[in-house]
Amino acid sequence: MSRLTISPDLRVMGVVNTTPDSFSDGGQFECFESALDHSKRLIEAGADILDIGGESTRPGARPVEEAEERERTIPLIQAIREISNIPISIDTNKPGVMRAAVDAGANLINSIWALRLPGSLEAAAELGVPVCLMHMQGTPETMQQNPVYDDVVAEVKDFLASRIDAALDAGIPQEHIIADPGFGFGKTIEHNLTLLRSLGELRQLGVPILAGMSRKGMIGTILNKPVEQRLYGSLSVAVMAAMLGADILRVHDVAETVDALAMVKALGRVSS
Ligand code: 9MG
Repeated sequence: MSRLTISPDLRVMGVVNTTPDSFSDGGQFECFESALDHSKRLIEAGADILDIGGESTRPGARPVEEAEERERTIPLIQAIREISNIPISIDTNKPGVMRAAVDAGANLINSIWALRLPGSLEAAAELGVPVCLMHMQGTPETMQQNPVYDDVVAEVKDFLASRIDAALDAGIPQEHIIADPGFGFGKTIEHNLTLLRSLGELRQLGVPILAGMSRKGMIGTILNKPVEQRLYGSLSVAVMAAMLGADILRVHDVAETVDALAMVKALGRVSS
């Protein structure tokens, strides 16, 4: 009997950051061009979904005004829509950005706040698109200062269950909900590893599970490598997450992850 849980519908979500620090030196136009080129490359590399974000979520990151976030993300969504039907996720927590993004062609709202910020749950319900609800302890500014849990798996699971209930109560149908344990968002390395080991338990929530560990600090700390040398570590955890029950992997290195996951999918097709 197999102890693996490989989703028959495993997908790769490619990360497209439009924050200026994601691209060298450029101003707004250079950022747009770089982000569009990057999006085209991810599509060619086999991404199933693009996740477009205009506000950094790194620990300690500075919040961005709505106008700036819109300026970074909306023209890019419009430009991608002119060349591709790929599902587009908007990584935002602002109702105004959600509305403009869906209007421009986005199909999914990725909320690191699990739609807890004012007006966001109502906006997402009204827009009628799927949502990703992520767990985070604290805020992006402070979350890595001293994360504490009695039982990280139980607490993350309870939180996600309560946000799924809130989404259902707001009128978002269950088939439009994705849950995410939020690797690196208010968690130590031990918390992240415990959650990874227990990913299968989160499937009891009854919705698809998204996992995002690509290039994150936990890999950097374990391997003692800077962000640009975390490819192999990122591929390893993507494969582990896929074998432990994740349905969607949010990654930077799409081509490499698509190949790695093709091997996992092949294993999933083998009957025991
Ligand atoms: C925006 N963002 C950065 N990391 C993420 C993660 O792990 N999950 C989701 N849903 N979004 C993330």
